[in-house]
Amino acid sequence: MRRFHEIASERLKLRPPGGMAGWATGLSLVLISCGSREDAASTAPPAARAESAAAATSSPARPLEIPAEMALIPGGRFVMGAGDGFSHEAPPHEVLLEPYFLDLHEVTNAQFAAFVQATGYRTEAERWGWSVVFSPDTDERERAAEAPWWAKVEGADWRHPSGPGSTIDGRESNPVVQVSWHDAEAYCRWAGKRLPTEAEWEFAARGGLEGSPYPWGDDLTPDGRWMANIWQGFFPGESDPKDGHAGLASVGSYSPNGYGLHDMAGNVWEWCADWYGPSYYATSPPKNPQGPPAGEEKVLRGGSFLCSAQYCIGYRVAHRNKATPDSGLDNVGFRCAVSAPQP
Ligand SMILES: [Ca+2]
Ligand SMILES: [Cu+2]
Repeated sequence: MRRFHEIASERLKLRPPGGMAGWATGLSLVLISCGSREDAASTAPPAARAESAAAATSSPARPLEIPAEMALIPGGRFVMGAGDGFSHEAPPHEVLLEPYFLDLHEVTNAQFAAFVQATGYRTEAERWGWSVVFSPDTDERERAAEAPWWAKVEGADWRHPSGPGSTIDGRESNPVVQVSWHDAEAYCRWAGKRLPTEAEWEFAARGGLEGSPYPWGDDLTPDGRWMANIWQGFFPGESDPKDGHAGLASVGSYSPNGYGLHDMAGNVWEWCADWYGPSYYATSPPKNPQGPPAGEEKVLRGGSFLCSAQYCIGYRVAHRNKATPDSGLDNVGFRCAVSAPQP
């Protein structure tokens, strides 16, 4: 059963020198069983059908067709992880990836609505009747003991990200939130896609740069410019939205990285396919790693609008986070990948 309880103590051990708390999305939600879902491939959107048809019939002579609103990520070798960050980002290690496609932006409310319209899918938050909402107030709602800015809110779901009375009307281009890993996986499957692996996500976030901490380079704010939708001010009490957004931003509000990808830092955390393993990098296979064979939490990447320099610095390209696959929060979303056809 989905349960709301304290932040997992293991998260609090993930502090880099200097005392920055390795907060996650905040909560550990106990895994629930997730019923099987119908394969909705027949109702896949035209773009996905065209893409899979192209993939099925491609030949070496044919130029690679890039699916709509996706980028071709060339693959190759890169150094994954970081030696100067959180302990689970080490050791930095070389990884080799095959080419793949990745969505240019986080999946939006409009895109998720099309999936729900076509399939009648109900998210885990809708089935359980509640989800987790960022709420720095001090009202009576149930809160995470060690991260009291997270509240359990009845009636919070993807259409009501902050609970009853909140809406996504007029926010069709915002990233969908309050979607669990299972929900994200179901969407990607319907679209003829899949979630990216953690390695694919990090390779893509790096945008072709080597050793830079951010998708755009080495400086957080080059020439004083904010490059991502993150938190400014002292977290969580003070929001000082110098980047122009106090909450979620429409996808693509900030400049893309070297691969044309938007919001690989900030806006929403993004689900990856892999189970999370804190020491996985020590034993990760060098070619196309898929994560540990089993686990309790799935990987989240990229940080969200709640990530700040003085708190979690979650928008670093090497930063790792995780949550149980039934978790839903108002700062967690996803984007999808597709393997590129083999030449
Ligand atoms: Ca993001
Ligand atoms: Cu953060």
